[in-house]
Amino acid sequence: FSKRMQWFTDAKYGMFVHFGLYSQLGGIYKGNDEGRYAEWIQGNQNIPSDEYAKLIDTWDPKDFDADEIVKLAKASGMKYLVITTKHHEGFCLWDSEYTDFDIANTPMKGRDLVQELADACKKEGIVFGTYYSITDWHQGAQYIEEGKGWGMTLMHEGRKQEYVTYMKNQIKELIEKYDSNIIWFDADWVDWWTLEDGKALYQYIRELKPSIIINNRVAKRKIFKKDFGTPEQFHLENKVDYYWEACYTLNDSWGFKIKDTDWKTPEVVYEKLKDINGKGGNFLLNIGPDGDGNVPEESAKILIEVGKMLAKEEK
Ligand code: JFZ
Repeated sequence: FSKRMQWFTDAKYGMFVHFGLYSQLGGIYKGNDEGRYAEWIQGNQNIPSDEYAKLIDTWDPKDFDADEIVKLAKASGMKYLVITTKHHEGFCLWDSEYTDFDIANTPMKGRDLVQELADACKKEGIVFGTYYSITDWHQGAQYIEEGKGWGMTLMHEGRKQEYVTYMKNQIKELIEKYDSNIIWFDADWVDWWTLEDGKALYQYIRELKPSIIINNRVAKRKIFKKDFGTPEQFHLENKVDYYWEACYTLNDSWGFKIKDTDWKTPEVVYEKLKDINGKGGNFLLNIGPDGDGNVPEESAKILIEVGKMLAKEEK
């Protein structure tokens, strides 16, 4: 039992938001719709980094409304929110001092979506958290080797320290500028990222903000279980002796995908939530707004329905 984890265990249900340059494409690039996960399109379709980076010139989600998204989370009974501040593509959804590949250099300049979401969460009493990918296809220290697949980036000789410093600086921004309460790491599976690296990063973050919680994807997740485990698209069958959170998406892709209409019903979502919570886990459920920043209508409908089912139960 840990006091630091109390709010998390009490929360039970949260919103995951996948949003990035890929959201503009909806899973289709130059007519090609290959690939299951729309946020992986650069890797799935082998789009060269400089070509992909041009998407920054058309990034302008003018309909993005943080208040509306946070209110939707609340209406569904969710108690926290995690936004992809930097997915594998490397684009930063906040104005970062450490890169130009960020929101400040898009047609949307002047707006900072991480700030808007953090503020909206504060206003509505929703705990604010940030997803951050260790794998980075843009920053430059990592590269892709033909045949190895985009998931398995390699580290350029002598550049690891530079990248670790980059991550530390950015995470410090997420904590100091936006007061993030969860650092939700991902893509720790690359060979160059060791258990020791993960443990050191974990320590660094806890020192910056002692109350923060960090998922096990900070370091070789099977061994290092702190602070909570993150099974994905499935969940544990039995109670375990560590905190855990299952993440699911409402259809089959995390990022917005035009052709993905495989929506779960509100009943299925509700059952999953009950089952997961009954086994001691949290449920982090994803939405992927489109390139204009709109939440797909279907997603919103399902979430509202689940919220109604939960409200009924409380009576
Ligand atoms: C990762 C990302 O690659 C994906 O785009 C999405 O953000 C998702 C939430 O996380 O994908 C994973 C991560 C872990 C597993 C599978 C896919 N896993 O543990 O089986």
